[in-house]
Amino acid sequence: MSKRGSFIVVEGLDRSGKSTQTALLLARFEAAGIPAKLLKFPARTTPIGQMIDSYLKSHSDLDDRAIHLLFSANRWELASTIEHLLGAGTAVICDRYAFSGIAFSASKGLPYEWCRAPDVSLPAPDLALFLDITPEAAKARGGYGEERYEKEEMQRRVGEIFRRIGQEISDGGGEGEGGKWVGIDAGGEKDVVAREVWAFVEPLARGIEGPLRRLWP
Ligand code: FDM
Ligand code: MG
Repeated sequence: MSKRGSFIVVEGLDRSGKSTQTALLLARFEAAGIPAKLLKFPARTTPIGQMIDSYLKSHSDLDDRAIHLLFSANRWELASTIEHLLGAGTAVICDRYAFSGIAFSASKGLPYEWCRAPDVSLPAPDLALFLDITPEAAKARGGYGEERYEKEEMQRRVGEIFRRIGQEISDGGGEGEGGKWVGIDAGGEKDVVAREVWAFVEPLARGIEGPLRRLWP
């Protein structure tokens, strides 16, 4: 039986190094001759993504629940693409996914369970890597940008919710429907972080025998 591609998600606060690490991870796959595709959420170029982009740049305002549902809908737009890639044996690397959806919206005060609901039965990653960095260290990396949410206080609350998500996944045995969750110290040099990321990804890199799972436990 041929293997399906592995589904790897990289999460973290703003400035935690997700863009750098997902690009380095893609390069690792390519160097190993393993087909892989890098996706990023929000995917800002689709019609829904354009609404999200406008909201994040404060060119438009939306109710907290409305923007939450758009972020989820943006993942659903690409869910079948992800499934097809994995089914064809291509690894999928995602820069942010449903975990960001919960962490950012719940940090605004929306109920955690409500935030989780629209992502139920999306493809679940086989591995979620959380690039862990303190809001202070993130700020020291050149500070946050101009977009909504790029504020120290919000990032602190988001970090707490990411840890709660990780805890719940680990409590569920670490291999539940949410996939395996691994926290990585992202405060160090990028090559050091990249080596640690690859140490966790490598065992899955050449594909997976089992079926694709669904969010959530
Ligand atoms: N974000 C991202 C959310 O609030 N919900 C989501 O579902 C996703 C995927 O969008 F502040 C937030 C996180 C971040 C902002 O993300 C834009 P990037 O990675 O900085 O482009
Ligand atoms: Mg950002």
